[in-house]
Amino acid sequence: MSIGAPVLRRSTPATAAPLVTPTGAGILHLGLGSFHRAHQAVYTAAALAADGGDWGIVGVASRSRSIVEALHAQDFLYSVATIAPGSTSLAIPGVHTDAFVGADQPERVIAQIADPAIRIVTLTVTENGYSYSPATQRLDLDDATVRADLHGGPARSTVGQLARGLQARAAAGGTPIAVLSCDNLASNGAHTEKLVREFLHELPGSEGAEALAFLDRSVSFPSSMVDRIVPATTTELRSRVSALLEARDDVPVPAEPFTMWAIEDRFAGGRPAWEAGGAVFTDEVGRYEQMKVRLLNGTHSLIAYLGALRGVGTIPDAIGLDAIENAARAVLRDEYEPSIEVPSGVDIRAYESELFERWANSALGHRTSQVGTDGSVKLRQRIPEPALLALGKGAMPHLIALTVAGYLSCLAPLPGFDPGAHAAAMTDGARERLAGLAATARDGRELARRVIGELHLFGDELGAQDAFIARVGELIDTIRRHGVDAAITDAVSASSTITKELQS
Ligand code: CS2
Repeated sequence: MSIGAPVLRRSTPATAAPLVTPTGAGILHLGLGSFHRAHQAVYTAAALAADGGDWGIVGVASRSRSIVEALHAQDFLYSVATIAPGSTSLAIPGVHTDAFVGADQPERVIAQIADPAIRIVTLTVTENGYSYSPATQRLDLDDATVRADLHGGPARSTVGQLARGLQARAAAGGTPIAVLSCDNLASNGAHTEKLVREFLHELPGSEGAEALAFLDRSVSFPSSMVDRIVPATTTELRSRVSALLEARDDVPVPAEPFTMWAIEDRFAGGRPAWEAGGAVFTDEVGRYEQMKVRLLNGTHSLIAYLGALRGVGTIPDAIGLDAIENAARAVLRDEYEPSIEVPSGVDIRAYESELFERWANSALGHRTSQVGTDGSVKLRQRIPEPALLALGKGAMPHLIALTVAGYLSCLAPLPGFDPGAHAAAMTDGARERLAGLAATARDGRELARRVIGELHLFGDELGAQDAFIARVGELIDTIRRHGVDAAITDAVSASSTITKELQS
């Protein structure tokens, strides 16, 4: 599509379906990235189409000006391109009524949370956005932004914004509201509430008291499990979508056909009819979260790190390699599945075989470097509990140990080991610190001891598991000396031996 083509607007003739028109905004969303736009926005469009109402969304991008400028230029419209092997279909949610950059207008975030017209604040700020310490799971009081937020001035951390916004809302009359986390964190609602309360308790004197009483009375923090694979947008997708629309869409989002949302039905200020888009309201969100965060996300991390170490750029190419597929099947069957309680009505065999189909969707081109990014916070959610459960039963979780060994080999390579370009493209807040530890480590065992045992990157409890730490170290050394395939063979065969022993 040429640069001169008209920009996507509400008047664009070729929009895929009649657009919904919210009558007002009842939702403030923090984190205007691709995932939110391909997930919650699509469910909200279905809810508005079925039920109408003032559940439009004001989107807050934490820093990105380009997405906000593009949405303003496009009447807040963009396309979601559902990409299946051999077909692409477009939908335009059309549910956003405004968008702004939180870092540029921090006071506006607080004012919007306080506005009684807003009845739900939703969050997709990634595992990284909750300012908690991975070791303790508590609010990270060493974090400079959190410290500044506690001292006053417009809050800039998500937890600070929520706490300050709810404080302002309490002072302005305390209309009920729900805060809904849509990030891949275990018990994400309870976790968010705990961090907000910790922030309010840290305020000097009784400054947080009114807000804490408001939380007790009129604020709910439902948990939710979100699922849809959403790769990064590419220039190629922009041109393809623009050609299909005959209008320029600068911010389309690619997504897989599969989508799932399980939500706890506790909305203090009401909610849209998200079930119209297929959302499941259930008391078993905890089970859905565990199933998803371990089976999908945990295995995804394994595929990403092993794939990157094999020099492979995408998840479908990685899962297409027999060795990696074997490792993925083994971690699912032997280490993640025994750690979960399957939600009622879910056929776990069908769920798992669908996972393999989803990972193999080559048309999506999901990058190993994207899934491998931010492992320090993602793995904290994905691996410690299942690893501890296995260790508690006397079984070594070899494939979880391999996941960690793969992560450390990618992010903190020992001197002389080159993990390749895909590993180099992974970003991680802990990269520098880990690289420093690796630079002077004699071998994998020492690196694993420093990261897991001393830094407690995966929490205090796993930090005390010497046998696990030693196994991670051994596998790092195998990757370095004999390559990633040798480490996979070692871990998979050790795992099947244990499984047989446990069964006999
Ligand atoms: C992935 C997730 O990047 C990652 O770590 O595991 O983003 C995954 O694609 C989504 O959670 C799928 O719902």
